[in-house]
Amino acid sequence: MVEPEDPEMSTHFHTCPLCEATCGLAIEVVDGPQGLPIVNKVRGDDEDVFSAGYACPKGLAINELHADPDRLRAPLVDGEEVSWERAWQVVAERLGGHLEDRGRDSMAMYLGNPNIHNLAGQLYVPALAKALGTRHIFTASTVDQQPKHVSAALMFGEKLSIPIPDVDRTDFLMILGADPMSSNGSLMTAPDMPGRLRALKKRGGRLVVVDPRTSTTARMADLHLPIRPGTDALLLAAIANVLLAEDLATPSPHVSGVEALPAALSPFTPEAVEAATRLPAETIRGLARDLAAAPSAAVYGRIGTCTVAFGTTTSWLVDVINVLTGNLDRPGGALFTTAAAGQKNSSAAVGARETRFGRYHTAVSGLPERFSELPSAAFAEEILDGPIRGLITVAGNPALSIPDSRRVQRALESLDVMISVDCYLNETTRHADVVLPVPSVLERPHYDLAFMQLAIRNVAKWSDALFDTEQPQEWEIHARLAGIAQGMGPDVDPAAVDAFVLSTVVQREVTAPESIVAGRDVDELVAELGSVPGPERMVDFLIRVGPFGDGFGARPDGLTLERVKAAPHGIDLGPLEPRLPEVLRTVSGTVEVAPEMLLDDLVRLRESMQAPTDGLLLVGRRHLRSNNSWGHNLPSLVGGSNRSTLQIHPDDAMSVGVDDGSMAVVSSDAGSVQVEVEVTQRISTGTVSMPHGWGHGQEGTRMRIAADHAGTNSNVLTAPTIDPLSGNAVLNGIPVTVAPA
Ligand SMILES: Nc1nc2c(c(=O)[nH]1)N[C@H]1C(S)=C(S)[C@@H](COP(=O)(O)OP(=O)(O)OC[C@H]3O[C@@H](n4cnc5c(=O)[nH]c(N)nc54)[C@H](O)[C@@H]3O)O[C@H]1N2
Ligand SMILES: Nc1nc2c(c(=O)[nH]1)N[C@H]1C(S)=C(S)[C@@H](COP(=O)(O)OP(=O)(O)OC[C@H]3O[C@@H](n4cnc5c(=O)[nH]c(N)nc54)[C@H](O)[C@@H]3O)O[C@H]1N2
Ligand code: SF4
Ligand SMILES: [Mo]
Repeated sequence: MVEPEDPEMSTHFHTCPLCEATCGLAIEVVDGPQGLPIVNKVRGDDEDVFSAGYACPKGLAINELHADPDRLRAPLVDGEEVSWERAWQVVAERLGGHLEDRGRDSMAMYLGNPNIHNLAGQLYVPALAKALGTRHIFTASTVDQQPKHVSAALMFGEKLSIPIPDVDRTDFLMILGADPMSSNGSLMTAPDMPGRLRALKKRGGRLVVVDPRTSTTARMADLHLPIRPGTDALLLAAIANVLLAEDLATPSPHVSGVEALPAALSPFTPEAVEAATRLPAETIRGLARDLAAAPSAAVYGRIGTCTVAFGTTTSWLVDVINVLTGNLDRPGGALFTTAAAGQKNSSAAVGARETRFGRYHTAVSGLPERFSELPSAAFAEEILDGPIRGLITVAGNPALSIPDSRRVQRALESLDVMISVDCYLNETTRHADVVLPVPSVLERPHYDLAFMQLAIRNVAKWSDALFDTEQPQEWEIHARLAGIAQGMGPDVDPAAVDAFVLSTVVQREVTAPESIVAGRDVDELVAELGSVPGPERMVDFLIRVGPFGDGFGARPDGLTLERVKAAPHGIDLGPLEPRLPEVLRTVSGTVEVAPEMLLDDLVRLRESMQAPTDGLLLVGRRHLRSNNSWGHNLPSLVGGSNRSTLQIHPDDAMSVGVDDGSMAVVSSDAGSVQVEVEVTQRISTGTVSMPHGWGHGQEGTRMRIAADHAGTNSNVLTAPTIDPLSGNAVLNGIPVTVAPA
């Protein structure tokens, strides 16, 4: 807080945790009734070292979220508000009883996206999962970016070693299957993507966007390629093919396996992929030559390249092109971030290792584990036809967010016990025996442990909680749940669990030979961190042993949390620097550009060129004023015209007989829905689009604004099909038919 001239007003600086962009917000606070502070105004923080005043409508609505009368403030047991004491008793009885009767592997966890935006999720949910002791861990990663983790682990030895496009310095940015003008970027933390893309164009840089829709980002592009959904792997393979065949490749250093690529990619000429991608061979060839000729270039792919049948292969080929054009790890290309805290690829405690998959499998379809989780596409069948009888959800809404919603609904209804940690009574949590509410985003401190590892600059930024709360902090809820799962009963002390988690983290670090605190005494370091339990001292530890940290005295000028806190607008640690080979954790010590698992998949990719190309394919989209399934209860975000529409090209609308504004029936193998039609030129023929996260107003929910803007749930149409390499759900390129309702 800073003390302003008006004694009744102060400004609090808080990083917005709602998307990956990490914008700084300046929140004006005044004295309200009974002298309690209330928010007067929210704006972008002009002095934020990273966002420099930018904020989108969601961030500006952060106080609406805090003040939302529907946001849960008391625990619910069987839908009724109860005291915390009562809630913990019921959790101990039902969860404890269930574990005793049915065993640990009858339980599952579903962990949703906000866990990544939240210190409790980052630091305490792993301990909860461990305490529960089940292998049935499902997360939003397998409806999102799991393919990128698999390709990164195979190429660089660590799933979070993801090359980040150097947006601010590149001469040439090629974006596939992402709309950062709407989403503000993902696996690319870059506040104010609109401003950064405008700056790219202003300095004469080139923007190429590959998207079957003329998205807001595509509208800005110098070249927009309206690709047929699901075929980006073919486009990228053809670009790589041209680079190799025309001798344009200038591979980055520290790379192995390049010699395997020419033969492997030889079938994928621009001419061969033309029919499947619906992109002219000459355009593809020209693009490859331009990428090779650009002084610097970065290729970047997101949702539309991950949530498809070739998600992993596409994610890999993105980085193959970054390697072949010499742009991996060089300024203006795609580089690895150096985060101040918690990054595995800059930790001495993490050495070279082989990536192993499939240590265990789902019971029903035999799908392999990846990074200790199972595909969310298998969630419903593992409950309905498999061993799962109990569930804990944390910050997740699988009822709307994962494929085959009708089946997910039946699965949730059939459980013996369900506990949810969430802030709303929504489509998922309405099925829970107990809902444990969490403090609001303004009632907790914040540090972006995950997204600072994926940022286009190295930045460190801490936000204190703005408001006090009587409710337990989310980390305390996880700690207590963990204790109960370990049989310690309803009165277990969260601080004891916290002390255990902290000492484990410290222990691991001091035993790593190359750590800056190698060989130091655990108790002594813990004592230096202070006695207040919670995520704060854990973040302090991670900063201090991190690449910019003070190493507990070893680097006296280095960072501590105290120093980070003293800079409420953040600390800019500079642009991304080349990190090869130090960043690598592969056994070979090189970038493995031709992993066997990916070369093998080229057979399947080749076969896909023969698939029929007629019919309509459904894709998703995002809107600036939406946030997956849970931004719809805030009045300022749902105003205006209906956004849950089916976008369709005028020619397709004519041929299936639907009009703008009318209702249509959309059907797929998984189900059918009714949805309002939006006829628009901004989508190519053969493609239709619906956003996900809608379908509110269900019985037993308590989100009154969302119920008035219910929309249509697009995941009724998605079947539980997966990208076999990562287990990620296929959510884009779904064959559908459209007819008048
Ligand atoms: N068809 C289709 N489906 C998709 C996608 C798509 O593009 N198309 N996108 C996918 C992607 S990328 C993602 S990430 C997933 C998201 O899928 P999920 O993570 O399952 O769902 P969200 O809508 O993000 O719901 C977040 C839940 O967390 C709660 N919540 C919010 N903040 C907090 C908090 O601080 N603590 C706790 N405990 N709870 C909180 C909300 O009330 C809500 O219940 O959806 C996926 N589904
Ligand atoms: N406003 C807002 N911001 C968000 C979110 C939100 O819900 N709302 N969600 C957050 C989350 S969890 C995530 S993961 C990120 C996602 O961030 P982005 O990946 O930028 O997500 P989208 O905006 O959905 O953009 C995906 C684009 O892919 C296109 N597409 C679909 N299929 C294909 C295909 O087969 N090939 C190609 N080339 N393109 C295709 C779609 O038309 C769409 O324009 O956004 C985050 N930011
Ligand atoms: S772009 Fe919007 S939602 Fe994302 S961090 Fe910035 S203000 Fe928050
Ligand atoms: Mo996501």
